[in-house]
Amino acid sequence: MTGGKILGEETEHLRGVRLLRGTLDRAAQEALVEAVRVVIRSAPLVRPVTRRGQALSVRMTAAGAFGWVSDRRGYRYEPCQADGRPWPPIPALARAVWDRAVPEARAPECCLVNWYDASARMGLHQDRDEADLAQPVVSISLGEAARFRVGNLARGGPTESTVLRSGDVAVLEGPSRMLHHGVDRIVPGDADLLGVPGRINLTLRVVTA
Ligand code: MD3
Ligand code: FE
Repeated sequence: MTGGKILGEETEHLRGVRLLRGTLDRAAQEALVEAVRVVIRSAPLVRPVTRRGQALSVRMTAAGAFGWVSDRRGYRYEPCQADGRPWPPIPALARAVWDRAVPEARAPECCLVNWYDASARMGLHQDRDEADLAQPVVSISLGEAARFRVGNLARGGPTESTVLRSGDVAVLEGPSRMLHHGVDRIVPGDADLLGVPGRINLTLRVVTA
């Protein structure tokens, strides 16, 4: 970790999702992007396919004891990559954000890396592949901004959206943990942090019971 601060953040809420705006300063964002590049060196990004063979538009990899994968066998957490290698360790700075955001939670077991190119998106879904759904999820945004959408516990109904910017952290906990959510699109703007257009989202999760 080369410098950078986890700031005392501004907190707002969107349907119970806790939004910590500007948690990472620029130096911390740069350090975390570098740590993500290290992760990608030993766990390359892939475009997962669904059970039906449809490729997701987001490229993914992971760090930690488990990685989330999707292929023709479905969605699940795996302790190793497809080639049998373990996932690399969770970047220390991502772990520090988790400890600051959710000090009462268990240790994170997965840091999912979602890499959005300019046209990537993620449809409304729930995160329900974890065994202990009482544990929170912490999301860190890096790079270009994204229009993030939050719906309801059940499918359908009205939704609300907000823009997540580089350095913002979202905490999904309590009743908000099971809300439908997704990413409508990347908001083109500052492509400076990554050096290319696009966005990285890190989600930290507890996977086991
Ligand atoms: C709201 N990722 O990987 S992170 C995912 O920006 C995912 O890449 C999005 O949804 C992204 O599953 C959003 C923020 C997030 C994560 C979990 C949530 C928001 C959530 C669970 C409930 C409600
Ligand atoms: Fe999700």
